[in-house]
Amino acid sequence: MRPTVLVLGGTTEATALAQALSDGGYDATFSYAGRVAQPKAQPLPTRIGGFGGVDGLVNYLHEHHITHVIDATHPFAAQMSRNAVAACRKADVRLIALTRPEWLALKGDRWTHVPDMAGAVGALDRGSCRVMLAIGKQQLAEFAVHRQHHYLLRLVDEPTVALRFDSYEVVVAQGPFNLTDDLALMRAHKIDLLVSKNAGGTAARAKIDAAREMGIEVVMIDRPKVPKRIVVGSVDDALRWIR
Ligand code: 3Y8
Ligand code: NAP
Repeated sequence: MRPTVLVLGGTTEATALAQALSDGGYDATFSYAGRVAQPKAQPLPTRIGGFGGVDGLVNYLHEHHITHVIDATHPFAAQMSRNAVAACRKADVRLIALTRPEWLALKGDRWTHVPDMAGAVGALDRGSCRVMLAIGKQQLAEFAVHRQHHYLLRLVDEPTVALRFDSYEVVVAQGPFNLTDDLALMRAHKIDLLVSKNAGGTAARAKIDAAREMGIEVVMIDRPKVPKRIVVGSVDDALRWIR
């Protein structure tokens, strides 16, 4: 039976997978959560928005006769990954995750590992710094308790709600990012502390390499736990799995 594929997207790897599925003539649909105003257009039919929890996803899988789900979401999209494991088990649909290895500290890196966003907020309990927050908009508010810092906020869209920081500047940019631009940005803003998720992959790595070159500390947020599932690290492995 011809496979019918659902891709849970929102990362650089998901975009590469969509192109390969389209080139291969697969019957596949691409799914975004609808987090940003203009997500990247994909070469596959695309749906935008939540499914409505596990049961919503089970219904979607049945209604669209999905035979294979590829969870190519970001390592920090833990809720989506948990729901995909539960829904695919309930609907007896095959599931794999396409993800990328986490970044490892290299010589010269000054990383302070924290387990989660609350840990990152705790790590900012120190004298005033010029902090770059490259963690998106969803959890920014938690950092406003530390009013002593100046913040450089990199967001995909202009903030729609007032930000409760005393001293901050917003840069609106959609990755992938490169070292030259991130070095220039961080030097221009005299950044002396960076907060980052351990996203892995290439598209968000530039700020980490820039921090090493500048010799500044990085508060590195470790990945959330996600349930056990088959994981592949490349688009080719994902296509082999479908075949
Ligand atoms: C909506 C839609 C591509 C895909 C680009 C990747 C790389 C660039 C770097 C920094 C870090 C951050 C953030 C980031 C990166 C890629 C990839 C990645 C980080 C888009 C996209 C969607 C999202 C969601 C968005 C979050 C936010 C996180 C900004 C698309 C552009 C901080 C994570 O404003 C918001 O609500 C933004 C929400 C979730 C984190 C958060 O919690 O706020 N990504 N990002 C997806 C959907 O609707 O389903 O693909 O165009 C995708 C990408 N964002 O190659 O073109 O593969 O990781 N995205 C992080 O990783 O740290 C910015 O500034 O250095
Ligand atoms: P999340 O917290 O794990 O998911 C929360 C809810 O959003 C899910 O339960 C689901 O809603 C919906 N959702 C998430 N991803 C979806 C998708 N691809 N298609 C349809 N619905 C989706 O997710 P998140 O951290 O907000 O990330 C949202 C999207 O942004 C993901 O696609 C992810 O790949 C991308 N992204 C996230 C980050 C990050 O730092 N978190 C970074 C880069 C890209 P229902 O329960 O209603 O189904």
